[in-house]
Amino acid sequence: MFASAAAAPGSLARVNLEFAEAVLNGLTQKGQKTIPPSCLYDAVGSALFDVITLLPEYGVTRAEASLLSHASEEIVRASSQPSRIIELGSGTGSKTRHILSAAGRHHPVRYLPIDISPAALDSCARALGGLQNVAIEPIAATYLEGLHEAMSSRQPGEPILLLFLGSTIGNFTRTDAAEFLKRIWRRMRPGDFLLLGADLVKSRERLISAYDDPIGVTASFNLNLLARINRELEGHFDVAQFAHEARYDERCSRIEMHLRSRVSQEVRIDALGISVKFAEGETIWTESSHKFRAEEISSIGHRSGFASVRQWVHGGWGFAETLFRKSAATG
Ligand code: AVI
Repeated sequence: MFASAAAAPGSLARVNLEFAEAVLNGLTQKGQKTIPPSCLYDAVGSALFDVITLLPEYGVTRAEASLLSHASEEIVRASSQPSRIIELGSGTGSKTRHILSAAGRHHPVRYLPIDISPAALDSCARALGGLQNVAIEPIAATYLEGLHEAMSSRQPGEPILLLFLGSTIGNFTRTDAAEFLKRIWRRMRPGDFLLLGADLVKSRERLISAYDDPIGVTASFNLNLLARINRELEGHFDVAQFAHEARYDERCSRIEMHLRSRVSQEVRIDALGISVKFAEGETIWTESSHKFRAEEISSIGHRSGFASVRQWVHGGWGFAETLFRKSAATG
C-alpha cells in the first residue's frame, strides 16, 4: 500500500501514492487544512519519533515500558498463556520484549509484528531475534490487512494475545477508535485477548511540554512533514515560514499538532500540480493525540464488544494498559 511505484509525470519516477493523495486532499479541501498523522513517519520522521520517546518531557513510552516490565508475567497469566502474540504497529518492538520473554518462559511462542514499514520490521526482528522460545514472523501490511493474515494462519484452539500499544489508539477520534476496535473484534475469535495501551488525561502544562519540548525535537518531527513534501512531491515549502504549534483542547481531552504559517504565502507542489494559499496564522492540522480517563478506556472496549479483564495503571505519568477479552457470549 505504501510502496507504490508509479511512473509519474515530470521527473518523479517513484511516488508514494498514498502520501500524494493525502497531501492533495488535505491541502485542497475547504476549511481547515489537514494531513493525516501517518504521513509524519517517513524514515526521518520515524527517527525523530524515536528521539521523542527519549525526551524527559514525553513520558508515554517510558511509562508503558515500565508497566510492561513489571506486569508482563501477570498479563501473560491473565491472557491464558498465549502461544501466538500479534502486534499492531509494532515499530521496532522494543516495548514488547518483556511480554515475549514472559510468554516464552512457559512454552514456544510465535510473534507476528505487523507494521507498514519493512525497515521497522527488520529492526524489530533484529532486536528481538535472540529471545528464547520466540519465533518471529513479521508481516509488512496495514493493521487490518496484517491482522487478517496473522489470524488466517492460526492453528485450531491456539490462544491469541493481540497487542495495540503506545497509545496509538489516541491518534484516532473517539468515535473512530471504537469503530476500529470493533473491526479488530470482528477478526478475533471468542477467547482471544487484546492488550490496549493508552495515555491518560493529565495537566495542560505537562501535555504541552510533552508535545512542544524545549529542544525542538517535536517541532522538527512536525516540520519534517513539509520537508518530506519538498523531497517526495517537488514541493516548494520554505520550512522556516512555518511554526510548530501544540494546542490542548480540554473539552475533547486532545492534544493537537499544527503547522502555522508565519506569513501570508502561496506554495507550489509541482508533482501534484497545485499551488496552495496560506493566510498568515492559518494552520495545517497534522495530528490529534487523545487522552483518556482510565474507566473510559474500558467503556470504549465494551462498546466495541470486548469484556474488560484487568487494567494496570502507571500512576507517575498516567498511562494505562487494559486487557480485554472477546467473550464467548458475544462472539
Ligand atoms: C505515536 N503516537 C501515539 C504519538 C503520540 O503521542 O500521539 C506520536 C507523537 N506525536 C508527537 N509526539 C509523539
